Amino acid sequence: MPSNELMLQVEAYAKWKNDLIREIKAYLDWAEENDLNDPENDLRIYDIIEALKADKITIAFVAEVSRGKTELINTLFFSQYKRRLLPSQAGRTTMCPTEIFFDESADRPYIRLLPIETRLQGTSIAEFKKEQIEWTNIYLDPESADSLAEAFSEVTRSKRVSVERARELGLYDEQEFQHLAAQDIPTTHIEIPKWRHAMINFPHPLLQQGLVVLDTPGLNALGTEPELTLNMLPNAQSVLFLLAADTGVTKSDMEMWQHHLSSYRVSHKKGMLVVLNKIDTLWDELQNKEAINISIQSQCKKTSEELNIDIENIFPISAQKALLAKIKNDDILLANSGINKLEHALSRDVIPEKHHIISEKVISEVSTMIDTDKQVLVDRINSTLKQREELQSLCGKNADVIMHLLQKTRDEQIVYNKNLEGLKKGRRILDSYNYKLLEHLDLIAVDKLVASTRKSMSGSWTTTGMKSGMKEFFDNMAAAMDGASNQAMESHKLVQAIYHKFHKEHGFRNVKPKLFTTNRFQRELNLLYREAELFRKSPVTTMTEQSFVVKKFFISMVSKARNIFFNANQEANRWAKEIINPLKAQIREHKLDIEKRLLTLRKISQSRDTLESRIAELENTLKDLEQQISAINLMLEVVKRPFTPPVKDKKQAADAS
Ligand SMILES: Nc1nc2c(ncn2[C@@H]2O[C@H](COP(=O)(O)OP(=O)(O)O)[C@@H](O)[C@H]2O)c(=O)[nH]1
Ligand SMILES: [Mg+2]
Repeated sequence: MPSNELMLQVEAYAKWKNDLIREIKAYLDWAEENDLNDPENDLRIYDIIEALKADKITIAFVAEVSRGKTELINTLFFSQYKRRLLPSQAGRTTMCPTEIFFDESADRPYIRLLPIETRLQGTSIAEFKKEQIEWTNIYLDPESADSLAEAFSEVTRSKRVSVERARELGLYDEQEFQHLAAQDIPTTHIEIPKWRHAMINFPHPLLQQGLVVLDTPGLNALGTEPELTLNMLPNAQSVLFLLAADTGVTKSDMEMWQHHLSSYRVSHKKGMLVVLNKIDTLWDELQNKEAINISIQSQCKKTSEELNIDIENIFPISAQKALLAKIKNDDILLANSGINKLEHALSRDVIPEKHHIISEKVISEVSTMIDTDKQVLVDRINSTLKQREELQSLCGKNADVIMHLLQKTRDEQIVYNKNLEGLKKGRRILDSYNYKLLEHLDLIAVDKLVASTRKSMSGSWTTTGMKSGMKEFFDNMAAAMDGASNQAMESHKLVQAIYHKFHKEHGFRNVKPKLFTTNRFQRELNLLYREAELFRKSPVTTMTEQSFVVKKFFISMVSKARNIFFNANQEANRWAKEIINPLKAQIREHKLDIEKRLLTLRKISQSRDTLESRIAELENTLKDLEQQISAINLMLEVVKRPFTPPVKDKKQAADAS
């Protein structure tokens, strides 16, 4: 088993994530034990735990055919099989996008294949994944490398179909056959991929820790399957773009870089690595090492100029020699293959990026919940201290003083109850505001918009018509987001006023209520629009039959735009439900607090003996509360604990530098 750097990182990350899940569960139990839980929060935490468990790290390999993607995947992940596990050879290239991952819910390893004919249906691959009916299932025997290789070769299968059928499937590229037509050679049949998508469930340690490898077949597949560019690639934590040293940057490499990867580069600051593969083709027996290095460097420099990126982001390697070196345990060949540097860069980029996302989303949400509980405890301590002070001041005082305090507390209760009535009114208004907010983010309305745009776009046959249709769609989406954003501001002002009133009149903690903004969703929609424009302009798209492109484009675009909307809707919903929770918690505490104080004062007014014992009780309560605070502080510390990458051993450090 190779214990390379990426492996150590992925393992450490999985451990960190499991610890986090355990701690979140512990918090849930603790909150219940200490009477601090709330059903709304509990549900949310169950969701978070499920999402964390299902969370994956995806590394995608993108390039024109035959640049060595599959060979590199074999080298990076499957070298322990001491052979080329995934088929990678001239003339047998991967024909369909292939996801390699570990499926915890399955009882056996499998390869699932989606027939190419499903392109005719209006269903996205993501939707197909939810059901098994359309997929062809082949079980795998991970013990037998031969049978594995045999099963994996399914992804290279193609089939011969008539030109009409290929055209129907949107897989016939007129230009490709133009030269034949020009020579009066009629094309009647062509080869197309047999499968549209493959899912391989494989019990590999890295995959078991949550890594997903996405192998893609080349420019044609990217052009004809928009879901790849629009959905699958943007969700990957890292994309490796491969070029080959023996071909240099070709026209179609450039086309991929500009049309299919440019928005990934905009939206992902890290994670995009360019690999210059097949440097062994520059290893000339007659030249010395230095001369070879110079020629590799000069090709890297040329590539960096052509792609307009830093030369540091280009990794010259030989995937083939690296695989060979790993199989034969040849350290010198391995060092020459350049693979170590690439592995180092991958682990440097992939895991921290993932950790960053989890911190932003999960950790901030959970720690806010824990913090809210902590504040309740602090409030309890303060009110206990106040009560103790109050009772201590009564020691040795006459009955009048006690009666006076009793009356004062009763008055306080009356004012408080009146304010609670007022709060009910405020909350009704807030509910109506939030209702309006959610109306702006209504999914049914979005679906209607989708349907009408689809209709107008498929009716238009000009590029300008398509362009304006698309623009209108996005403008409408942006307008809905704007409406939601304005309404959220109104709600927020009201919430602030409510919080402020309780702060001013009853000494409640000065809480800054959370603000709901649509910024993130608007940003995502803008990026999607950008991607859509790039896709629409790409040569492959303009080549394919218009109505087909419209249809394909919509399936991917719509599911993604709708998804952004759905997320905005969910977040707004959650915000509306939770925004008043911290106040509700304080109200409950305050109400109990007044009641307790009244009860104590009544008892004391009847018998002075209770005073001492009540003070002693308060002392005990204080001790308990302090213990709870230290428990909660510890929980906060563990939940917020950053992921620390494992220290690599000296040898790896030396190899990588
Ligand atoms: N010389 C050389 N050939 C390679 C290297 N990597 C891959 N190849 C060959 O290039 C061809 C295509 O590789 P493959 O992995 O199938 O490419 P893909 O289409 O990008 O997945 C195969 O014949 C590989 O053996 C390399 O580093 N050096
Ligand atoms: Mg391949």
